Amino acid sequence: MSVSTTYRTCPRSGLQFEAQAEKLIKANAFVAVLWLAFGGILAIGVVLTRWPAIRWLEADTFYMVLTAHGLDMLIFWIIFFEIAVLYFCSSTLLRCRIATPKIAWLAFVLMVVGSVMNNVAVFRGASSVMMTSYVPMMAEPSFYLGIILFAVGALIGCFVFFGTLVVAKREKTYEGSIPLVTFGAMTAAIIAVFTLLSGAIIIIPAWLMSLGLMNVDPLIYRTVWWALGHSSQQINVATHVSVWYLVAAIALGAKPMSERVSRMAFLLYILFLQLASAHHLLADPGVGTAWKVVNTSYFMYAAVLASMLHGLTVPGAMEVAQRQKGYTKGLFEWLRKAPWGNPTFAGVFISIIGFGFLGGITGVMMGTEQLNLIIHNTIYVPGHFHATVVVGTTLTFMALTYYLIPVLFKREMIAPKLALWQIYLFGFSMYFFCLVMMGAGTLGVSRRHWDMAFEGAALAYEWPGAAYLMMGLVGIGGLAAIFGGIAFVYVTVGSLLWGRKLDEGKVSAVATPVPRAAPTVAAQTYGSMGFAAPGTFALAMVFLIAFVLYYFINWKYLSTLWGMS
Ligand code: HEM
Ligand SMILES: [Cu+2]
Repeated sequence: MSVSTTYRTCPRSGLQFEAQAEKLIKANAFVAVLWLAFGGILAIGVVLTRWPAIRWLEADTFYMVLTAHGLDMLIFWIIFFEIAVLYFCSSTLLRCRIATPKIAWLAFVLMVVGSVMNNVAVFRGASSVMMTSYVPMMAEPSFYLGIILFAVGALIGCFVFFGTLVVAKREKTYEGSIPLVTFGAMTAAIIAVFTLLSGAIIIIPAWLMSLGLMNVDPLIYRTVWWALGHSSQQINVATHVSVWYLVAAIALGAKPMSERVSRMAFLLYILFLQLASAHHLLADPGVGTAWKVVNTSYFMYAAVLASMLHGLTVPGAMEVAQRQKGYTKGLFEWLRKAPWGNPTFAGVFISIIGFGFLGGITGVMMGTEQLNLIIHNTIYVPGHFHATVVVGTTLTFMALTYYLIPVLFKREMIAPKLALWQIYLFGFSMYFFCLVMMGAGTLGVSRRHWDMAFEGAALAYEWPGAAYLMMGLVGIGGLAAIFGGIAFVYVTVGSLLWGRKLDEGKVSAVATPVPRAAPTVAAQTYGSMGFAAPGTFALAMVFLIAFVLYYFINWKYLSTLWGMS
């Protein structure tokens, strides 16, 4: 079958972009960054209100802005970017045309319309229901309809991805198995289909409820909503882990240590993640203890195991690649001599460490039924998930964007020093922000509360001074991260507008196989590199010790809450 299109081979990377896919990837990534910018502006309002000494916004505005911040960041920024990653991992890495480009554009339009409609509803003021939109609290109908349209668009995007895999297979544009990065993206897309269908099962009834047409049981809502809410986080994890493998390949030429182990780890996500969603309901009186325990004390660990495997094999692959280049001295020469001046590599490495130590360990701690009671609904929870969705997913996507500026957008980056500095500022201030948020949460400061001091209330609560201190530090860390975010938007949007145009490379009418000497060849082919990474093993031991200690500290803390007699 021949379809008239063209293929551009990027002279800098050896990647090949089909004309339609290229436009779609650009459009989705660009709109994603606009949402990130907007959500970042809203973060200023949220953070300056939670800073007790400032307490900027009034309650109504705070909840409106917080609702929009949650949705614009977690849903719109991340999913637009993920659709771009899906098209990249199929059409670009497999060197084939994208399936049904017109339908992909339809998906894009639905997503744009849905996301705008949802935001308009929020800013009209009567839909401050938070990202979770638990019933019976009701938003305007267009709030739900916006989410539904967006989700239908994203679902169509996933099917375009699957269609593109079929095109590549049929037109034999790759040899052997699909590359690992594409495989990881495929698991993300499979999870996305499940997630979006669960979302439909519960958001459509909520929409009908807002129209007065039916009633939705709150317990059923919460249970099904988390099949959406939790799984959507696994889409993020599967996607950003795929990007980790991609960046290991493009920055260092690293191949996976073992294709089989990594693929199995991706499969574990598909098999176990939905069950783990019970960790969001640990404090819910409506569901039984046995169900909670089976899901979160057994099945959840299979999904955690998958992330730990990736956390071991991605740095491991980097280490093996570095050792092959001759950086073999001691345990860590490979790491010291890594390309720390390359924002793409630095961003991914900071993301891996932060995701594991800050997001991962705390997630497992919170997912333990007894310990969950110490921190449920405290600001510890956003502390944990900013470590996963911001340090993990967002920082990884920022790092990838820097790579894509010359390769996909064909522009020279306008301020490479600022880009590098941005990655470190954003990454480390987010580490700090998450840590102090978790500190405040451990002291009991609640989540989503515009005024922890209850000023003017008859029965004010006496917080320890440390709680106020921590929340002040949340404000400072948050502002630093926002500056990092502004720098990111400036560098990326500025490069697209004013960056020097780069040579677009050869354009041909037919797809060509990957050149053996392409710098990205490791990302576009199959094959393992072997397991000899003593430095990574040492890091894994540090991780294990941190894990055990942190677990112990929290059990100890729990044990002091109620005196025994
Ligand atoms: C510039 C950096 C950011 C800062 C300073 C920031 C700050 C905050 C703060 C202070 C809260 C409120 C916590 C509370 O009162 O309960 C919050 C909530 C939240 N943030 Fe961020 N954030 C940032 C970036 C992001 C990003 C990139 C994402 C997603 C990818 C994100 C997702 C969320 C979500 C989902 C909520 C919860 C909303 C809810 O409780 O319904 N944030 N953020
Ligand atoms: Cu979850």
